[in-house]
Formats: sequence, structure tokens, C-alpha cells
Amino acid sequence: MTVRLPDLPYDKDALEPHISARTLGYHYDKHHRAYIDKLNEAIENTDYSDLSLVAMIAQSHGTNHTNVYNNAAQAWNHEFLWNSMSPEGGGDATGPLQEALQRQFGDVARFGEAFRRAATGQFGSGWAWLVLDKGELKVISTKDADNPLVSGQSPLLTLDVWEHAYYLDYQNERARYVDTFLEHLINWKFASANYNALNALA
Ligand code: MN3
Repeated sequence: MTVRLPDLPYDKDALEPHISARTLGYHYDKHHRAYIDKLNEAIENTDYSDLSLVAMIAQSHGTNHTNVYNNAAQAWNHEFLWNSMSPEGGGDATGPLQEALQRQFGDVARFGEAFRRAATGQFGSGWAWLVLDKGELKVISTKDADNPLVSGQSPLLTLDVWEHAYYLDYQNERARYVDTFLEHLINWKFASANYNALNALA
């Protein structure tokens, strides 16, 4: 079985002017596709090839199959990233997630500060996340390809802070890219759906 590159949930120019079609084009067509291609090479004729992406991540983590782990995690992370942004993004969460954010952080501005710290404080390449960890909302960052699932945390939304995600549009100004995400792109509907689905399981 081969892993397929999932479709983008919107057109490549849908996030303009905040993220250019050029950035999204390179990010999706070159970077995301390359992770999928390298993953397919790495799992060919191995037991991994029958597994879901999540199972590949779980089973390769902590082994010397770093090629499987890194590319499976990056494949998963990027699909999750596209859904964490929306042309109608920004604003505040609604419903049970909003109530939980208020309990944990006070308000959406305080959540934004925590997310901004995590995203700008991640040294080098990585990801900023809102996760559910044993029933508690947390803002965390991970390094390189690392995915919170391997730490027992459930991702609700993410932002890619690798330079390839923003350099064409923002150059070295990662903080401005993070602020733009929080103001204009963050997809609270997606995060809420993830939150509600986890609570329905709990
Ligand atoms: Mn990326």
C-alpha cells in the first residue's frame, strides 16, 4: 500500500494575502509531497506498509527507523496543518473548546500569548501545538518532525514553524507570521471538532 498526498482543503491562493500562493505551492507540492515520496520509499516491502500513518508514527518512534518516523510524522503533521488554517480563520473559539480555553488560559488573548511564546521560542525547525493532555489543554512546541501523539498528547491544532513555511513571505520574521496565523488563519472550527471528538470518546 502506498501513502497518498492528500488534497489541500482549499485553493493555493485561498490564504492570501497572509500566506502567498507561492509559499503554499512550494510547501504543499514540494515539501509535503517529498515527505510522502520518501515515506513510500522507506516503507516499501516492510511491515510498515500495511499500517495507518498514526500506527507508522507510533511503531517507528524510538527505533532506528528514523526515516520512517520522520517522514510519517511530517506527512501527518502537514495534513493536520492545512486543516489548522482556514480562509475564514481567526477570531475566537466557540462552544466547549472556548469554555475550556477560558478555564485554562483566561481568554483567547492569553492563549495567543502562550502560543506565540511556544512558536517563536522553538529553536530551529519544529511545530507549535494546542493539545489535550489527560483532559488538560496545553500549548507546546516540538522539534523537527516530532508529533505530540508519541507523548500521549492529542493534537487539536498546529502551526509549522520550519522556515520553509514562512520565509518567502515573512523572511526571518517568525513572530509576524505567528501573529498573522492567530489573527487571520487559525481554524477554530477544526480545533473544536477535534476537541469534541476526543470528549465524545472520553
Ligand atoms: Mn512544512
